[in-house]
Amino acid sequence: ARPRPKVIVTRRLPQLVETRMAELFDVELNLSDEPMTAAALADAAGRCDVLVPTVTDEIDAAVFANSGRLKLLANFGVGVDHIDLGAARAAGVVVTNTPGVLTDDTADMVMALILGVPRRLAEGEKLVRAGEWNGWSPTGMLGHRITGKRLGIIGMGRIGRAVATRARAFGLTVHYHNRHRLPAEVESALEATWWDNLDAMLARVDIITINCPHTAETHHLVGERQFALMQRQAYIINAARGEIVDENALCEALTAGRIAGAGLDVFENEPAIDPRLLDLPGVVLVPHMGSATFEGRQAMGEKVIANIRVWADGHRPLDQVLEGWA
Ligand code: 8YV
Repeated sequence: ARPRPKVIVTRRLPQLVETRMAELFDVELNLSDEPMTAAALADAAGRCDVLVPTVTDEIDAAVFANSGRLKLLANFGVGVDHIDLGAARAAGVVVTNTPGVLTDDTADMVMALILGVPRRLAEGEKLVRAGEWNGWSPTGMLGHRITGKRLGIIGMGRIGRAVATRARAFGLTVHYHNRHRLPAEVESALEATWWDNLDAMLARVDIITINCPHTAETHHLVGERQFALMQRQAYIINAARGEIVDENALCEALTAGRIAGAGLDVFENEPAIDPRLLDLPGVVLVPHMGSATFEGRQAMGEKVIANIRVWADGHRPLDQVLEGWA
């Protein structure tokens, strides 16, 4: 029989996933569940066949420097912007991710923010908890209506489309910007309007949601110039990657009232957050929890296992990430 691959997992995963991994592979867990240091990652890469990283691991060229044994990076998560794909390829390391199984959960989180920001959910909650609610009033806690508003989706992949489906049920009209236009039948099923020009879309929509991957092309895709194009009553939602938005420019736009609010699940320097965001009323902040459901994390773990098994059997893994895929 083939030797069991040596697998190092950088963070604690759901119990059932760890148990299954231990049955199938020669697994080493990071029992502390603290993000590994760069030195620990480099050391791990030199001692295993398969490394299972998460978004909190910076897998850069240094990790591959002495990684002779490493053959597979089976990422726990769909986003791979924390992995230097060029360095992985140069080192002959295959990279896989976990697409599909977190689509619905992430789209639900986007919807929660789309609903929660214009309706001032966090502000209302804070008021009640602070004991400062003095009773109902005809003009108290007014927010803005969702129904009939225009939603602009940046990135119309799996998650963007799942957001579109949900948004239509809430009476939003769907607009999207994507490098490629969707096939006509997909576009018409979603009743989505394609904007080739992002600037033009940004100027016309009421709520913007970012659902593209973070790549060299999408880094700071939304910055000072883009905020200046948006409507004053516009809201921006980001449950993709913080780095797609220039967080400093976002804080300036919010502080100056250039836009009305933001719903953020991700940040440019997680877990650090620009302190200005904490004091702005039209802002809802959650800690990178788009895929954080028991079911989702379990399914992500199962996908990681499936990728490792297919690879270990000598086949091309199901979810191999190709450079320039985004
Ligand atoms: C995870 C994610 O929370 O899949 C992603 O890209 O951002 C989330 O599902 C985390 O990044 C997994 O590593």
